[in-house]
Amino acid sequence: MLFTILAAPSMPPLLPLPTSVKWGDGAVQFSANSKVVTTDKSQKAEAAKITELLNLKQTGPATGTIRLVKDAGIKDPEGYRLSVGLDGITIRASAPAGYYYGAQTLKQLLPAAQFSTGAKATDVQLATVEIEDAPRFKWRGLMLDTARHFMQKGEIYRFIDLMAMHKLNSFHWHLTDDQGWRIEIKKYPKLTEIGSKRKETMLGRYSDGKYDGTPHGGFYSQQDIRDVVKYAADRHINVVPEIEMPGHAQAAIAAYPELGNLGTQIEVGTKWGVFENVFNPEEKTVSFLQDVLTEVLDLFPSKFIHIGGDECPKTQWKASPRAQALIKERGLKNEDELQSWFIRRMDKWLEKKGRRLIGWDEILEGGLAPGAAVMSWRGMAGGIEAAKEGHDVVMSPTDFAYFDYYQAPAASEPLAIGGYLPLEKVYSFEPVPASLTPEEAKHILGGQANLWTEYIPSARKAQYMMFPRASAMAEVLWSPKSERNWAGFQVRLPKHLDRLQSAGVNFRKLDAGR
Ligand code: TNX
Repeated sequence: MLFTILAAPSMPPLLPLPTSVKWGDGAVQFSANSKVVTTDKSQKAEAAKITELLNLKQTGPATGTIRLVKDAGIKDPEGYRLSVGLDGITIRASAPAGYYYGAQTLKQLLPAAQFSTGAKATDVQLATVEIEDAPRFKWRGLMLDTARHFMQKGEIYRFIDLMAMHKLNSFHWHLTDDQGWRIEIKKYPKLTEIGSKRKETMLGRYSDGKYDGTPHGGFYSQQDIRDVVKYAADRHINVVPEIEMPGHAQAAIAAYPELGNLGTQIEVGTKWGVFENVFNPEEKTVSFLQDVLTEVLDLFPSKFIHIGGDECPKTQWKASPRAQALIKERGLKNEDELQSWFIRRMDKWLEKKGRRLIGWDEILEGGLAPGAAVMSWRGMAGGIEAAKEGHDVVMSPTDFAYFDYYQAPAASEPLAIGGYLPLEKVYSFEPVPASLTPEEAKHILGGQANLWTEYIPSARKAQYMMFPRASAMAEVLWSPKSERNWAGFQVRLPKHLDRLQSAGVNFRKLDAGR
């Protein structure tokens, strides 16, 4: 057995680990001038993407083939079988995503240099191997906060590429917050004219009380959004937009003060934290947000639409005679019920449009709308409660999934928001709590890592915070629980980091001795 392993030409580590990998003892030639061969029309688009993904030469007569074969026996549309055999290379799947993931795995069998931009395929010897694979979870997410700091469209594309490489399939795009509104809404141009710009930004730690005196701004035009959605869809990634309500709304209120509770002009947020400037609960405000969502639905085909719902202080609603009158008029008990009234309105509306609402776990407070799904961030408890009530859940607890937290002791790291989340802890994340029955556990759609960007002003730093922790998260969400093993992951990781290195990713280097 050991002899076989040593004799094979190269057995590069795969990440995330597939369901089953059986190395053979033969070797086959992978030709730089391979042709991706299809057997049916539905594979054409995938074949072109795979040709590009693998940097295949397309000149002169082909000197090798990669066959795509439809196999209805592969039940999971994301599943595939990759065979590198003496008879050539074959990817079997029942749907386009499967072929694509098979090709991503095949790319990991090639030299790390293939991950650099502009790489050209080279002829290499591959060990024969039979790989069977399918994801453990349907929702394998990464959230990027582009509200606190704007990121260029090209930088978003790079994140999407890296997600695809890790077989992550859900890009949660945080587009609005107190410090910036980043999505063009045609009906309300001031949202971006005013709401996308702040006059300056907090500098250093919160307690320093310093500001940089430099304006910060940026937003995505509707064309940008369509481009990103298309770019992601081509890589089998769904983009879930998040439009925050009723809290984290200061930028919107700065643009349209009538949406607030004070009626006075306020400015787009310049510091971090939880602000009291939240949307007022007027019918007009609900209509405004539904108008916004109408444009959002037009841009994002995602079934799930994220409406935030987190951290909504009730101070202004308590103090506002108008909000109090509305509570009475609507037969509600208190401000928590007002928040839940707000969310239910959005839920019903989204349902009518054929979509589903997802929100942070605070949406459970005051009663949750029936079809709504919960993203559990304040630990797992909210997710457990929601799953027991029959709601779908995405687990994203701070303890395991907050990549804005330090990944090593703070003294040796660039400034971060706080917390401590080393790689090993991410790897130990188990999205399905033991306290759920198998029936309840079916409501756990998957998990997600979140990158909030208060202390992350650049894509470079975002990459540093993201990797390799996102590599660990990818394995948690894709690989069978039974195959997951920290020691094994550590053995595979350095070679995987070579791929990230080639791709020009600014990942955090492993600690010496690892
Ligand atoms: C809490 S997670 C927030 C964000 C912050 C984050 C910082 C969540 C739903 N709300 O607004 O950026 O903490 O870690």
